[in-house]
Amino acid sequence: MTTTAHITCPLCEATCGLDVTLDGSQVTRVQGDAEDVFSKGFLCPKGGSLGALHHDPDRLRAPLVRRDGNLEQATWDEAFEEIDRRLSPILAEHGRDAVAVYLGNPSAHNLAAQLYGRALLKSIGTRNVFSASSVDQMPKHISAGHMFGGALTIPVPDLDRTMHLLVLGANPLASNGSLMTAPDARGRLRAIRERGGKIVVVDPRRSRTAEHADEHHFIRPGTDALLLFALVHVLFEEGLTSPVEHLNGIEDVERLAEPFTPEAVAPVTCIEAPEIRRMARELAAAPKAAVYGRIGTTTAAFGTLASWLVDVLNAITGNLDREGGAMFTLAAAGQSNSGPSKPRQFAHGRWRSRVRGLPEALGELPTATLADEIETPGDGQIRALVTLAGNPCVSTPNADRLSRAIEQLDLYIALDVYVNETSRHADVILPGPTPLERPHYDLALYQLAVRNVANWTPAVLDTELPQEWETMLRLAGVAAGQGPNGDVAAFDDLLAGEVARGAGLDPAVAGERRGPERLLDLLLRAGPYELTLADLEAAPHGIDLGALKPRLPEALRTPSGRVELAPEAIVADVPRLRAELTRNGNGSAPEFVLIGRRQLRSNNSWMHNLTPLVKGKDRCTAWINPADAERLSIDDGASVSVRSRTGSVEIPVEVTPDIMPGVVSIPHGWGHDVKGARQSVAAAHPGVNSNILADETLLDEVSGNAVFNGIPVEVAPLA
Ligand SMILES: Nc1nc2c(c(=O)[nH]1)N[C@H]1C(S)=C(S)[C@@H](COP(=O)(O)OP(=O)(O)OC[C@H]3O[C@@H](n4cnc5c(=O)[nH]c(N)nc54)[C@H](O)[C@@H]3O)O[C@H]1N2
Ligand SMILES: Nc1nc2c(c(=O)[nH]1)N[C@H]1C(S)=C(S)[C@@H](COP(=O)(O)OP(=O)(O)OC[C@H]3O[C@@H](n4cnc5c(=O)[nH]c(N)nc54)[C@H](O)[C@@H]3O)O[C@H]1N2
Ligand code: SF4
Ligand SMILES: [Mo]
Repeated sequence: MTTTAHITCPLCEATCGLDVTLDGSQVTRVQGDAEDVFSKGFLCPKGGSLGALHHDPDRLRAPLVRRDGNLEQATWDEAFEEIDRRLSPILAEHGRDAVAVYLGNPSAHNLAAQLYGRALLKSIGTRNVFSASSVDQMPKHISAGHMFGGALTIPVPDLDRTMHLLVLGANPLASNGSLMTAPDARGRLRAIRERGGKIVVVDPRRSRTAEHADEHHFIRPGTDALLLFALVHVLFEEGLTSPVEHLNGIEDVERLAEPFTPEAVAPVTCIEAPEIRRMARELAAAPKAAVYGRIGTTTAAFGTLASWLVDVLNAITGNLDREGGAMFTLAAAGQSNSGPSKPRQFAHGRWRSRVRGLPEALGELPTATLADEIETPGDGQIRALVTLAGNPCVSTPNADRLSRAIEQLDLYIALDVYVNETSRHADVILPGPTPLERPHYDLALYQLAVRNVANWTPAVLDTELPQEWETMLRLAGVAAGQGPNGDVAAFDDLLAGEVARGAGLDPAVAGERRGPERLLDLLLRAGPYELTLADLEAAPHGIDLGALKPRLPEALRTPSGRVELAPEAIVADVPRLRAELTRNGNGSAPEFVLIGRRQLRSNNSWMHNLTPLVKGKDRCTAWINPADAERLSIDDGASVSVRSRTGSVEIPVEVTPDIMPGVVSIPHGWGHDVKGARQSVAAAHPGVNSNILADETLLDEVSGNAVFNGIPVEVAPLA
């Protein structure tokens, strides 16, 4: 029998609605849902591969337990008995911090992880919490936390109404948007130009987004904060500011911007001073404008300063919280900046990592120091690891070192759907259901959407596997000393009680619902639209809650109740940036710096086992500018070695004018030819792991975020 289900795609931040056609339990087609209130029929090749993911024979359908060195299939009871047998003594003997947790990117797209992740972390009770956030957007959380009082109070460009969009270090045409939930980003960008607006892209690479923009500027990797400061400088110098209300600290910003003249930053950024002045004037003159920065600006040495300056620009041009500017979403559920939450001084660096003394942020430590904490003996040394939907041996800096460190652990438990580059080291792997086998609601990403929307996806297919929230609570039970068969239902009741109390509700209002359904129902009821899960169930294509509306000062949770434009914790890093003005241009710059690039048919490291996404020519190539290629006698298609402080890779070259001279671009997420992984398709399209080159000692000092853009490397032709 043929049926069609409407679901929200959980693979990236765009939250597209999909129509999944099934013949019994066989997925026969996946299309964009034309009636979806937000995505209106858009989908990308990854969403179209959900069927291939579901039916992938390499995907795990039962737990694996290591016996005599080999990962062998086991029952759930056997797996949990093994975990209890091995985890409990580590906790008893070495304490809670001996167990580390790493949360990967898909946990931000997974309702179970969103709702139950904290319970798991609390039961383990460790300070050694790491996540993909510190190899991604941590700088933005820190700047938002200090400026607006909430780490997720991040302004998003009001794409559908803006008339001028300045994009730095983002390529939404490939990534489908990030910290900006916007299905069909390409269509929304095209519409800006169709209504007479302008798009300016700043990127060391002519990205697809740059190709579709009005203007593109090459920028030397890692120097966005300098450019942004120069734009601020020009706005003050030429009297072009029109600051929004509710600002503290604008005079401080003006003073801080003084040394960053366009003329001073031009030689470092490689953008001419008159161009910088023109960019500033056009930004100020636009009736509605938004500045938007993403991965290229956050995974960089001045990530926090750049993230902060993006919103400083939005604020002093009058575009913060204005229609067509950079606005705050009002989500239907779970948003901590709506409702009765109290103002609180945002703080980070409340504790420091044991070995390198790196700052805590949002209760986590920088992932760039995970290997240090495993390798370095002493009190608090990590002896066991739990990964939840993460592949840090590909995704994080000095990947080879981390791989070796993980091999040394006494115990490694992976919650993962594949045996891949990281989980191959595991002692126990606990798989979760596929996106078609679990309910979904984008709790986190609807808080960053360019429209206010809510959309619920029930599980489409039955599964033999436990839902991941049950697995997480069972694991939490082991960590809490309840043995391998803790009472998951009782734990869930406890959490529902907590959520209900926090919202001033009786958990009984959710009726018979249990698990994520009950928690979400409670959160929706407590939310600003007072929806229920039943309302969402009645709207399979989603509920449109309207265009973004101004939210200041209501969304602020700073103690002052105002936007803090010059927070001390961020301003303290300005001298480090000032030093860049004199350091560069004196011949000390490396010959090449490495950057990344996302590809439409990749999803970080984990979807290369699906034939529809990897077929065609090899995509894991190094981009090099023709001038560099000529100087080094490298032909297009030839292989080169790329070497950094931490390692080297051999990779074929694409010679292209779409990359700046002196810059090499290698996509991350490849390098699948490792022993012990069980991904047959990926192994046949391996590519190289670019994070062998990423140096774990290069960080954004404020946030501890890893640097992936601007890594010094040497490039040489292979004999
Ligand atoms: N050089 C370089 N490195 C980068 C980046 C870069 O731009 N350049 N980008 C960084 C960024 S932004 C990110 S977010 C990180 C990502 O870093 P990670 O989150 O560590 O890596 P992913 O590739 O997303 O791996 C996801 C893992 O989750 C598993 N998985 C998928 N779905 C599920 C599920 O439903 N349940 C469970 N339990 N597991 C699941 C997959 O099998 C895979 O092992 O990489 C970072 N690394
Ligand atoms: N298809 C696909 N979509 C994805 C992902 C994926 O792997 N594949 N990953 C998802 C994840 S986890 C995330 S976080 C988002 C990220 O979403 P985006 O931030 O849009 O990601 P990228 O496409 O990597 O765009 C970053 C751009 O920054 C440029 N860049 C590099 N260094 C610098 C620099 O120093 N300055 C400036 N100005 N630009 C620089 C790069 O050339 C690149 O074009 O994408 C998400 N969506
Ligand atoms: S753009 Fe993102 S949400 Fe939309 S179909 Fe592709 S992967 Fe799924
Ligand atoms: Mo990410």
